[in-house]
Amino acid sequence: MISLQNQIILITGASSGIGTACAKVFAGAGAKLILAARRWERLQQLADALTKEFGTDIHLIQLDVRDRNAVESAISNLPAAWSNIDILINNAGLSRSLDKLHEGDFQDWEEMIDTNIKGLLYLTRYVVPGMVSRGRGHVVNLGSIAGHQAYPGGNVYCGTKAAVKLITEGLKQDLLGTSIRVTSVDPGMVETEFSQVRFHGDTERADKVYQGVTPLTPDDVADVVFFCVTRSPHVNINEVILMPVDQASATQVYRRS
Ligand code: NDP
Ligand code: 8X3
Repeated sequence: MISLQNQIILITGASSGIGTACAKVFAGAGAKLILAARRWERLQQLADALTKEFGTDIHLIQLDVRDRNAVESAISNLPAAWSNIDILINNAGLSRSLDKLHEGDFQDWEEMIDTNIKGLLYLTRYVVPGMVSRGRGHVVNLGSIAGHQAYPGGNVYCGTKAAVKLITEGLKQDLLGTSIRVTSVDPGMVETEFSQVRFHGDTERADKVYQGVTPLTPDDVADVVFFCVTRSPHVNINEVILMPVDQASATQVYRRS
């Protein structure tokens, strides 16, 4: 197992759910964190809590990953002490609605495609060259069971996560011959703000997604990400699928009530 002490880890979507849980687990392991998201206050609160609990060194970036110029500027203007990123966690992402494809909302589609695919590509494009020139690095992409199996109404979201799966595989191939590692962590149902975002703030509908089920927690996913990034340097965990015991596939969920 390798140490994360003083490693610089950039996490997108650190203001909630899996991104926040990753920040906590890495802070506990002594890493230095670059935390990015749009909600600045959330980032500040998280940074305050982590600094207080672990004394973590943290650099915050208010960033919309859909904005290519903003991503370029954020990465190229990092202070010198923060510019040698060791690990990139491409976590920022979202789903919007469960509309049938032929009735879908164009804005929802664009938001998912621009965030889940293009945002991940922008971060990768601006961060990985530095890793290659330094001869070290690890990219972890948050995929999903939705990238392996479609489900009714999942259409475009599933398509974005299928893209993440193949982009991850492609990046692994393109980096063959370097020391850079590439991993996709693909969870099933995790209770976060994901469903609230999917249903545009309809909390009642969001809560129903997790009724009668024991879903994964963000910490469960962060544990797996931590495992992947702490293997010996010659080991690459290509892909991990994890889901709750109560879930057997994208469409098969056992509900106890
Ligand atoms: P949350 O909604 O709790 O968190 C999503 C994070 O993404 C937030 O921090 C949000 O920050 C950030 N984000 C969204 N859009 C943007 C943007 N344009 N620019 C920057 N940051 C953005 O959901 P999860 O923690 O569940 O989701 C994290 C990842 O895990 C996503 O990629 C999701 O697809 C994936 N996933 C989730 C599963 C689940 O069941 N929850 C299962 C499988 C995969 P802010 O709004 O502040 O910008
Ligand atoms: C999130 C899991 O099944 O809601 O990616 O698409 S699912």
